[in-house]
Amino acid sequence: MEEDNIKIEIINFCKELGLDTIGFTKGINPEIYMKDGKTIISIAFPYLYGKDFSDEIYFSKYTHGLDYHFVVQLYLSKICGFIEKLGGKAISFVDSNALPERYIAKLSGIGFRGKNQMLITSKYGSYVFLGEIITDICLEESTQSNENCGSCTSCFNACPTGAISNYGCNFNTCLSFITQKKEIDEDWLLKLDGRIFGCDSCQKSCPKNINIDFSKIKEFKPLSFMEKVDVQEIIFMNNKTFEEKYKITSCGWRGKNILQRNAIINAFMSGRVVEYDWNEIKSPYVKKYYDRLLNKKGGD
Ligand code: B12
Repeated sequence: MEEDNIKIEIINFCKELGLDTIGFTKGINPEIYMKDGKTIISIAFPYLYGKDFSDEIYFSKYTHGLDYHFVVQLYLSKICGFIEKLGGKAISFVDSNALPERYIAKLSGIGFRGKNQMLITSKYGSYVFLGEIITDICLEESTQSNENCGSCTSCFNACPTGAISNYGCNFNTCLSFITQKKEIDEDWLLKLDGRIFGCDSCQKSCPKNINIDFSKIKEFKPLSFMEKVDVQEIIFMNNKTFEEKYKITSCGWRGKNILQRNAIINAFMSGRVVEYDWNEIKSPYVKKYYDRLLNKKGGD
């Protein structure tokens, strides 16, 4: 089969799966992962189901559905199977790899680099996950987007910690990173402002995210307990609740304690929840944060 036709076949197969933002590049050394790798295919997986951002900030939107590592891999495996049927080799990647995924996506023409460091697509804005396939089939490169943020700096002002500037995003002060960090310094406890996992501030403020389509990927449909958050349940959850509920979303990979710690910070800092039986906290790690917060309150 002609290479042009193979490309069309792959694009059509992706469309059948509901994936319409896909591009091709020869850049970023595909042969590092596949000896005779020729092309990287970059695919955007939209995940936003609605813009009903609640006033209370808990879980960022990317954690509301099933874990994207699992979901994206599911779709990529089907596409790899299709490429193999066409006679090519194919391996897939999502997130946990050494590929600069956003840069590859830009080279593949599926979006542009926003000042908030997000890869922004024209159809779904920045609310997309990125997945890649490396194949030994040589496919024509896509045209890169020449769109940019212009003079807009909405995300600079919207970032609660000022992590985003003309120099990029300082990930050490990015609240998404802080929610996932093993230990949180005193000064940062208040700054989390209720966040339990991830942060959407720089995406929520972005004008490129106003007129966008929502996701139709059924696996990303928000789980009810991620939308209507029960802080008490999280603080006191046992392993079974964690495994059955939170572990299957993208907020589970750092473990149960991190979520419990952040839920306790949320409870304390909001000042709304004081009636819990805190003696029920079993983990020494979580207890340590409870004590720190108690001292902090005492000192206020
Ligand atoms: C580690 C990580 C984080 C860390 C960052 C820590 C750190 N010290 O860098 C933290 C926890 C902060 C984080 C936060 C988020 N992340 Co993250 N993260 C990653 C991960 C795993 C690696 C990124 C990395 O450090 N790569 C190494 C460096 C050298 O590469 P780089 O960041 O791409 O930057 C290089 C170049 O690519 C270029 N570059 C930098 N930024 C950009 C952006 C564009 C568009 C382009 C063209 C080039 C470019 O300059 C750099 C130097 O060469 C990627 C997955 C991956 N494998 O790429 C996801 C990834 C970047 N994250 C993602 C997401 C969704 C998020 C959050 C939105 C989650 C949330 N809601 O909280 C936030 C967004 C924060 C922000 N404004 O950037 C998505 C981004 C999707 C998109 N549309 O852009 C990715 C691609 C995961 C995925 N497969 O979908 N993340």
